[in-house]
Amino acid sequence: MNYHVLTLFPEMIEQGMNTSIIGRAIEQGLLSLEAVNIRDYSTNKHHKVDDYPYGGGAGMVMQAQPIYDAYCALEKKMEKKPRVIYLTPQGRTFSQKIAQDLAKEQNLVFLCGHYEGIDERVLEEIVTDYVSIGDYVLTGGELPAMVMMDTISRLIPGVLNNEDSAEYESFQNSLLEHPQYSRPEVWKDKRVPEVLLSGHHEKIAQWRHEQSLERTFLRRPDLLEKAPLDKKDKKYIEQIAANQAISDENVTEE
Ligand code: 6GU
Repeated sequence: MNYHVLTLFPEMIEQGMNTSIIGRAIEQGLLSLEAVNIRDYSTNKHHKVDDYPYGGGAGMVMQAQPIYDAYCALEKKMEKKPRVIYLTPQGRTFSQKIAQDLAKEQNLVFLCGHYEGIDERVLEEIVTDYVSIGDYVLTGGELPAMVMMDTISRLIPGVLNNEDSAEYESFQNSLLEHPQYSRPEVWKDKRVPEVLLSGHHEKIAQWRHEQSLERTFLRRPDLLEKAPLDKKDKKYIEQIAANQAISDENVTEE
């Protein structure tokens, strides 16, 4: 996977991505990252990249020319036109599913905006995907681009230590992950659940699955609608729901 980020703050991208697991994957050559400074492509003698909006209004708008030239320089080096992701609160909300789709690409270009936005004409010319990371407003697209690259990178074979871990985790089968415990066996008078010490792999797997069901029901019930649940799972959830209804009743009575 080769990432290319068009930005006014290349240091922010480089510093954010060269640490920990992603940094190691770059060192190993599993990923590459190129942060292109849009300002380097300004033909203006003061390297200006923004101007006032036509029609008036607050703030500045990033101009088309430097962004387009920076993009063309990238495209020239590629065999086919890459997907170009514009980070914007007006985009589709990013998800694990979108990450899985994007992880298949050889190259990905991220376009990070700042100020009040980017001249619409260059977006029409180069952008293939409009993506948001959630319903809140950030000052620029750099953090969203890094969120996306982090999510996509861990799906690339070899990036995670343990090949299994990408598979079992939250969202993969629409259920949240079970809780985890490590040494010591007792901490602040809290014992590690007995079943995990039993060495009984089948029982452990069943307990973990039930924990996943319970957590998902309590914390993200919306996910259960899409989860592939069998009869036993549904019964288990009904039981949790019934127990909860009883304890809710007790709270109301108090
Ligand atoms: Cl992708 N960009 C900005 N500026 N704000 C956001 C966002 C993106 N996603 C959520 N808020």
